[in-house]
Amino acid sequence: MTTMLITGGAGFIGSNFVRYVLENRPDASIINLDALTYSGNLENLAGLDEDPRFASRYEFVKGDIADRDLLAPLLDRTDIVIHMAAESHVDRSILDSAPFVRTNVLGTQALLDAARHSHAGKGVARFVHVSTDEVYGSLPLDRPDLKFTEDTPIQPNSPYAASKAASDLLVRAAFHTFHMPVLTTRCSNNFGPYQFPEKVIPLFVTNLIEGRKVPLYGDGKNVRDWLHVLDHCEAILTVAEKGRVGEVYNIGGDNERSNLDLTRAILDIMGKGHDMIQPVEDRKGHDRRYAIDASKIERELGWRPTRSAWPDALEQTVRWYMANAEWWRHVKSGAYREFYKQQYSGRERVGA
Ligand code: NAD
Ligand code: TDX
Repeated sequence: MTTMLITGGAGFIGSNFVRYVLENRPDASIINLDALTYSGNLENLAGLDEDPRFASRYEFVKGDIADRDLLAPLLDRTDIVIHMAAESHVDRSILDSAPFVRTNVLGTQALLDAARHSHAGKGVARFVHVSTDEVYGSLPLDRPDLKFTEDTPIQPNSPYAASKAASDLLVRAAFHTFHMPVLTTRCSNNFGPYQFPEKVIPLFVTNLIEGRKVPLYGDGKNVRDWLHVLDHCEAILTVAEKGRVGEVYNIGGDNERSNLDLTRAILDIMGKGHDMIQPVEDRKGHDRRYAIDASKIERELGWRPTRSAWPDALEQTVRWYMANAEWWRHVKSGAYREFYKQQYSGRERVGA
């Protein structure tokens, strides 16, 4: 049995990843370490504790990745770290960047240290750091030939991206200085079930169901490269199992869309008029375009996206939010904060 420590496993990508691993790797057991910040939601994982296929292989620990006392015993039981915990929303980082530095930078450093000192100094077998294409900065709209490769210089523009870039550099340093078996992934924008409705797709879909307009930033021409979250999960697991230590792997969908095209596609799927678009002031420092060259992971590890084809995959996701109103209504109303208290009151640590 291989034990994976997944940080941030109650968030959007983390919860999809926990399910993906439990379903596809019967020889893996999981410790899910999550602080349950505003974006951590145990309703994303409802049912796992009781599922007889998973119960003996899944454990939830509520805790902070910056808590070194908590980390030490957990890392001694860990073979592979999949590090996803982060403050993840660009707009929040513009309002207050302090939590981003605390979790993304100091938290990553604490986790690296604990992973290195674990197993009586032998350390963990693998440490996968889940990062983002935003560390590369922004591409111009008039140069469609340009994409981010793993050799593109790091030029982050938002406090979020800067904090992720700092964490990437700490991971890089751990490899060069301490020969830690680290691997870094940099992925483009994800879509799929359980995404916190502050991010553009779930925000727009849920606003429209509620009869509200959708706030499109600036001229709507900014471009993002969209990948289904399960394609991302599969890529992370592929890197964990087959990647070369010390390397960075870009992950992307080869699926560039302007925000205006994305918004119109959502409106069309939902049968809403384009007059539901509300142009609003642009995001400060708004990156113009992201586009990933994912040829390295395909060439070296044989991974390619298979679930991200547009517009079917978008439609499936939109329909998931339409069919799961209870989930996002709990999030928007704040009721999801009660779920943990009811399920686990008095027990900080849950599971095997
Ligand atoms: P999310 O905000 O949905 O989830 C983050 C999770 O981390 C939450 O469950 C939260 O409670 C937890 N967390 C936050 N601070 C913590 C701390 N100090 N200790 C322990 N847990 C903590 O984010 P997401 O969209 O699922 O992103 C996950 C990772 O993937 C992040 O590292 C992000 O940078 C990266 N990423 C996201 C995308 C995307 O499109 N969403 C794309 C590329 C990379
Ligand atoms: O209300 C909105 N209106 C709007 O026009 C919101 C929330 C966003 N937007 C635009 C801004 C971006 O160009 O939509 C695009 C996508 O915005 P977000 O969903 O906030 O994602 P983004 O800023 O691109 O970052 C996401 O992808 C990379 C994740 O949040 C990051 O965690 C990940 O690293």
